[in-house]
Amino acid sequence: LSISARVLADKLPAGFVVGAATSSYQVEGAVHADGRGPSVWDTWLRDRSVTVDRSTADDAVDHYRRMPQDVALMGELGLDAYRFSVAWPRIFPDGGSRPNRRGLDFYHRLLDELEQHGLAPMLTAFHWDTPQHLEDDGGWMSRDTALRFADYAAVLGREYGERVRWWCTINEPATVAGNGYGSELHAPARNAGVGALRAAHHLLLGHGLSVQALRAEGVRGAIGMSNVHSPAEPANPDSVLDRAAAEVIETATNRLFADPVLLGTYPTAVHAAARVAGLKIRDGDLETISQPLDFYGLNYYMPTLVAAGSGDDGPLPASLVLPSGGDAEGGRSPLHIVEWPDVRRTAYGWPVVPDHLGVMLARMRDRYPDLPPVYITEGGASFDESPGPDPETGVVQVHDTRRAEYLGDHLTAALDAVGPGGHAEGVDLRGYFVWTLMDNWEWAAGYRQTFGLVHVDRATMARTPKASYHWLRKVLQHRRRQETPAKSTAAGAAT
Ligand code: PNW
Repeated sequence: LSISARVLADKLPAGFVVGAATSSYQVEGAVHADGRGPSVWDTWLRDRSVTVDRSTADDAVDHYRRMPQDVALMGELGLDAYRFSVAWPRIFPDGGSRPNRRGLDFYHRLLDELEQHGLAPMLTAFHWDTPQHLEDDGGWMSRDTALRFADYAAVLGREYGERVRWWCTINEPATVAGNGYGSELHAPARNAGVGALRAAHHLLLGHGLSVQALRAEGVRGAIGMSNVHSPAEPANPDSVLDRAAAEVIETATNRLFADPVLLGTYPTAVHAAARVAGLKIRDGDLETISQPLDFYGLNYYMPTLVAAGSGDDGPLPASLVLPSGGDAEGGRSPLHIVEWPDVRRTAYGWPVVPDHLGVMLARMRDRYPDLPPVYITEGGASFDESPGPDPETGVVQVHDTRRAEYLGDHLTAALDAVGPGGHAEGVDLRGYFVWTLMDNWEWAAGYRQTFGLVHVDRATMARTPKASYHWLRKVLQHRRRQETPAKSTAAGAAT
């Protein structure tokens, strides 16, 4: 490993939160249990050909039933926190206005378990599983969904307001708008092209309204949201056109979603695109969207390298909803994504570039003068891997050294960047959540892309901690010893 557990433990500032993240639809399964209604994903997956392995998430990894065991695994690992999402269709299964008690109770049981294991909860209200009944009324293309989302958030606030340490309203509006409404990569596969900007605006509005709703409920915890940021870089920094192309991507992905939240403005190009999309941005909307936040959640996986001209590297990522990309005349785009040279890749083919996490943090600090405290609410990697016996012990394990390295390198890059003399000094970075606790259902990639610290055998649903889990456990153990010197002497004497 490029960094030892001890060295990394030394780097972790006091109070820095290390956690793991999941989302309801990717882990829970039990899609009919306790009165849950269908989400847009359940509907879309009835046509099984949409996922690469033709899977559905009907069982996912059976977290709904195995939740106590999964929480115990996190306790064993020594994590500080757990980021999970509430399945909206468990709380509002149909068009009715009364929440489903049995759905609400599941998350109370989860919060009980977390409390028992000393894990602080971060609750995400929406991680992509829109109730089907809302989609039938227009889904996120409709402004009304933002209001319904705020009503739902108010119910969560009333119910769990005393118990949740951090509230994350929405996870990655960019992905929902781009993949779900701008293309057919994700449910509900509306493929509205630039029309997806309507969904983007309503998601952001839903965020702002839900912040107001949570505050009105007087919830105790900190309130924020999570945006995915993939910093765009020009393939050739000396080329004016490549630099312009990178700007376009930076604007269409990161700024489109961060500017309204953190500055209360859209990038100027968005206003023209809104007219094309038939979106009316009402007076006061941007004020609502830019409610002051207690923290900002960043999901960082990789940077994006961009070049002008139509390349042979395949289509643009569908998350580009501005008229820049799309299918220009002749089906060719005036810019394209280029492979990041000379780096390792994950099983998805994503480039592993830890330093760009620091670059991104510096960019955030420079663009957003009022940037609140930051948590990396997701970071991680999928690799092709399978369990095998350890050559020395014979114990069956997944030797995911690459994942431990990915996490160690990214944590190091982030902490060095925000530390004294670092290039992102001044960013108040408070924590990092590993995506993800255990192998799970990775959306359109089905069960083929595994990001977990814990391996899940889908035939038996058995959980086996991977080498990365044991490595992270060691990091957290070292940290604990440093924080409690008296205890460490006692432990040292005992062993
Ligand atoms: C996230 N990018 O999506 C999601 O929040 C998770 O549900 C998902 O399982 C995880 O990443 C892994 O795919 C992403 O543009 C969306 O870099 C966009 C990007 C990365 C991840």
